[in-house]
Amino acid sequence: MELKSYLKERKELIDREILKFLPPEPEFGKKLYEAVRYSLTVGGKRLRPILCMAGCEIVGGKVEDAVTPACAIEMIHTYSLIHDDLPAMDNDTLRRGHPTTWVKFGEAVAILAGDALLNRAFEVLSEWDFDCERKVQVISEISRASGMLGMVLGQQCDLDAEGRNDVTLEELLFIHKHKTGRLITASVVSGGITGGGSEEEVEALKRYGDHIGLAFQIVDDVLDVVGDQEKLGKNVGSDIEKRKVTFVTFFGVEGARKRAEEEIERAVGSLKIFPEDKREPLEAIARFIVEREY
Ligand code: GRG
Repeated sequence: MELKSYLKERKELIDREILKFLPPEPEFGKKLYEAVRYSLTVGGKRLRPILCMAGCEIVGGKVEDAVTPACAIEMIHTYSLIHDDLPAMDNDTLRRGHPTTWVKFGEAVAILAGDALLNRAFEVLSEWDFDCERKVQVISEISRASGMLGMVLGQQCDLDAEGRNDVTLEELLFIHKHKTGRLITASVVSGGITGGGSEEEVEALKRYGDHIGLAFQIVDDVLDVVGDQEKLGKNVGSDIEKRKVTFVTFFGVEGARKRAEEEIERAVGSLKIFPEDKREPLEAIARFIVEREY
């Protein structure tokens, strides 16, 4: 399997499908619609939806079945980026190679666009014409991962840690797990549930997700130090500027990379219960996470 063309083809599928989940443009309040559309179409790797579709396929499900949860997850991810970029949070001006939503549309519209995307994701999931039991399980998985015991909690802890030099490795791991890891894990797990995976299979996908989620955030810390702003499409050096303790603070660039590679090996190890010929996409995505430059 050629990873580059696989990722490109899957990303294009999501780029096409995600806009179909938007409601018709309203007669009034068009700015909200424009801001949502802008945020969903300016780019992004679509890693989480790709994980969701691959999670569905590895347990024997059909990729088409996973398109709805995949797009809903990307909506939630996009909302989190819009809000994270706001002046009250990270105050970032560049995202996915373009002005952040608040820079382009103003702060109030950006807040509303984030709110709209979060709610739309759950509208789309609740209206999904699919097996009811699995659907409820998927909604529960995604809402727990993004809510007050998941990503939102991680974001609070991240804000609390800013400017402090007494952050322990344990606290940093907690932040990473919640802020970034939970939604990544929920992506692959909800794919597995959609595809009808057994308890053992879904548990293996959870372990895989937890390891790649941590590796993803470690690499994010590294790229903030050594990454290329052009390739990344976002401001680099912001962790140092905001005096954030990261994996690079604890282990240096090389040490952090090594730790990320170890997590990837563990992730790949978690897939051993699946037949060899089905593991390739998730193995390749795991390796992409640690090798990525954007
Ligand atoms: C505001 C509730 C709330 C949460 C924000 C996701 C997040 C929590 C903050 C984003 C800040 C950040 C840079 C985190 C590092 C990991 C991360 C989520 C990076 C962005 O994800 P990518 O690289 O982005 O998958 P694309 O643009 O490719 O979709």
